Amino acid sequence: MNLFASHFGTYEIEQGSDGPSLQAFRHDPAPSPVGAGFLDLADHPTRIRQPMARRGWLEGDKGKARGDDTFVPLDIKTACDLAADEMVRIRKSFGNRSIFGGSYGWGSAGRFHHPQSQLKRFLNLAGGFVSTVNTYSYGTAKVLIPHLVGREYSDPGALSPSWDRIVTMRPFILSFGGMRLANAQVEAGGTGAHRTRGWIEAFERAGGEMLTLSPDGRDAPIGEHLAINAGTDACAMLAMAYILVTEKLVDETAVRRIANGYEDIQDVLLGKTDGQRKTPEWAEGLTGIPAQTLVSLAHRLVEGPALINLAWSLQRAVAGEQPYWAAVVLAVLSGQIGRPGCGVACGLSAVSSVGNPLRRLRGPAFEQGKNPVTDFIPVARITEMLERPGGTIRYNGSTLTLPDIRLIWWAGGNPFHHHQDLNRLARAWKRPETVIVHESVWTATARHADLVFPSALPFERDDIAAASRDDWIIRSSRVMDPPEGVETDHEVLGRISDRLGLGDSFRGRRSIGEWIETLYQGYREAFPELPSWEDFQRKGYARLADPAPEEVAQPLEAFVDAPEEHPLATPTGLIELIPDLMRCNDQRLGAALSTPRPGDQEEDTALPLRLLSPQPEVRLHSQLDGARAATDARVEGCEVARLNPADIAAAGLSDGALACLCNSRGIVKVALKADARVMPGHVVLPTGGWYRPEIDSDGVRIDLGGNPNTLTRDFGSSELSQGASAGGARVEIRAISEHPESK
Ligand SMILES: Nc1nc2c(c(=O)[nH]1)N[C@H]1C(S)=C(S)[C@@H](COP(=O)(O)OP(=O)(O)OC[C@H]3O[C@@H](n4cnc5c(=O)[nH]c(N)nc54)[C@H](O)[C@@H]3O)O[C@H]1N2
Ligand SMILES: Nc1nc2c(c(=O)[nH]1)N[C@H]1C(S)=C(S)[C@@H](COP(=O)(O)OP(=O)(O)OC[C@H]3O[C@@H](n4cnc5c(=O)[nH]c(N)nc54)[C@H](O)[C@@H]3O)O[C@H]1N2
Ligand SMILES: [Mo]
Repeated sequence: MNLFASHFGTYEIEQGSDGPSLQAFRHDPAPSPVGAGFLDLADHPTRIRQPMARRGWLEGDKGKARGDDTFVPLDIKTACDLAADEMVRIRKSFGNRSIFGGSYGWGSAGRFHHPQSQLKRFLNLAGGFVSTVNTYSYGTAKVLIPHLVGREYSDPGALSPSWDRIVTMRPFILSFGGMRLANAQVEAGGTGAHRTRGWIEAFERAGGEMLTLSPDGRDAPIGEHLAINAGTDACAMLAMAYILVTEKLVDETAVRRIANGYEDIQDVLLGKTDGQRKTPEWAEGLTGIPAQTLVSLAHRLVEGPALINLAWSLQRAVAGEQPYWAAVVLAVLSGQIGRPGCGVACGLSAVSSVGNPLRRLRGPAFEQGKNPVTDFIPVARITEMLERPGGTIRYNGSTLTLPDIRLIWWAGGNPFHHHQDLNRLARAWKRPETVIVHESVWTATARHADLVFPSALPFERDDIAAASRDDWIIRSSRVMDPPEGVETDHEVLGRISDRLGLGDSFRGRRSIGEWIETLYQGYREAFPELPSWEDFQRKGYARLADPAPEEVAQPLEAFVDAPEEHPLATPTGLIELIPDLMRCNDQRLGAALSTPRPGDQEEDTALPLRLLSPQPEVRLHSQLDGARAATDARVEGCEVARLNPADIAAAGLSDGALACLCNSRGIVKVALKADARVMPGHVVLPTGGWYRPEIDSDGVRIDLGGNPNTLTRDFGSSELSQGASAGGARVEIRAISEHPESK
């Protein structure tokens, strides 16, 4: 079978009379319609068709006009010469520690053509680069969770019970941020079968109950919905914990057996650390949930069986540790942690694989080699890095010195989509001497580069795709050739390597076909049950058999059963309710919710609306923006912001009006859509609109592309994790007539 593999899943390639098309994969129970639009990009006007250089850079402006300049077409030879010469010059003048090659982003699904692997192999051979750690997805949870339970967050089942257990045990699910099925369309590296919808339906059929607490009613896939103000989940959970403690509903012997710090937690809840008792009445004022409801929920939890689910979005915010931390505390105090199918789950349905009981198909990637440079930043600290070379930041108990970056090199990501406070990034981004970007389409990042190399799209090359958290492996076939003059990243980086005398090392003396076969053989070594290369090529896919239920790791169950036999990798071997590192004031549980950290420009609470920027249903971040699903979803070419009809009326506007969302950081043009499911006081603008700032005649800079990151604030989630802070921005609506030029 001829298949195409993407982060949206697998598609069958059909050759019709008017050309090829992508059809649903016959083994996928819930195929995503979005990925089927991939081929729309082949001939799209946004396509980059030849290497380009920014005019000012060629003239030696060192970045001054970066982002506002015109481009000059180059032939591939000249472009590669320029890139290689610049690499040599920067290395000689400033060393490899001045090259930023973190290159974060969701580059394509294939294992061989994975753009970051290609770029990092090249940069490593050339002496190394400053790298990044963690993700925008769950960078805060990833640093926090090991301090609480001594397990790496990325461990399947580090905390979360698996779906089969959940369906069998039927806990009451209290789901903060809900489970958006639109998000489970996606898996990093692809999948052959989307199973999340099936599990949620099975849970409902089995009589399971789910309550979603979220500012957006659309986050509830089944069951009831309870509106909660964004950014206040930890308050609700602490109030529930307060009820358990003050009503003496905590089994203290059981808690002390598995956890350290119970006395300290009582101090937090009773207000001995910050003068604020965490009563349900206190929480009502912040969350918008009636105090009596919080009391009933606390009773419901301790009765059990119960599971607290947390969307990843909750921790993508300033003080983003707080809800994750509070959930662990609440699950311990209510006796739910480690009970089969109960406790805490992180991101059920955030991507397809979460909670699915399956064998993880871990295997080789295109080898990146070793990076001689050890400097790194937490990934979301990029603007700070560019603004304050030589400055320091606190991170996970240590102090990092920010490097002095002269050259940025990016392949397979879009920082001008994914980073917060884009107008500020655009200013800081002018500081390096050179920016090189490999892209298929003219994203804002490509427009903010000096040297742009065109890249073949994923369906213009052969590959194999296998997600490290999933159990399918797919042969992804070239559907069509790239346009004349467009090559794969591997070919382009191979050309640049040749000029540096690194060509043979970069290619490893293998053809692309030989590499793909080598990678597959690596998977077979790890999983001998996979078919031979010949059979795999013929069939087009393979998958691992499901594990038996007893083979699915449930690490906290084993620990809670016998803590002495299965100690956690924490200082005490127990769950640490207050890790030592987090005893300092600005990280205290509860206190961090009300006391801003030094350096935080607090949000202007006078602005009426909290901005939510969830993942787009019709795209993968900014990808596939030119394909039909995203184009059809726009209104008059504008991204759509949903909000409560009362808030539209309060702004003196009507449903469907074009308007601006504004705050001190920026202005974004959108189309308003009335939706009674959105809690008053919130506005939902999904990510992925293409940042397109234009200056109107009053000198006002307006993002016509509707990217919420023009408005979000950029301040590390905490000194512990320095994660991304998309949540927590405030905005107001202004009528478009106040900015006539933005029409
Ligand atoms: N406000 C707000 N901001 C957010 C979030 C949020 O919730 N709210 N979420 C954050 C999260 S969780 C994430 S993961 C990030 C996502 O941010 P990104 O991963 O940076 O976003 P993408 O649009 O997927 O960017 C991938 C880019 O890689 C390019 N690409 C794909 N394949 C290839 C290839 O083979 N070669 C090359 N050279 N390029 C390729 C695509 O064209 C695309 O431009 O956004 C973050 N930003
Ligand atoms: N179709 C599609 N699917 C995707 C992606 C995509 O781009 N497109 N991106 C993928 C990626 S990279 C990731 S990391 C995951 C992200 O997975 P998540 O982070 O879990 O998803 P989000 O859509 O950002 O947020 C989920 C919901 O949280 C709610 N929410 C936001 N803030 C708060 C809050 O403070 N409290 C409460 N209670 N609720 C809140 C919002 O209403 C939102 O609908 O999604 C993945 N899935
Ligand atoms: Mo993500």
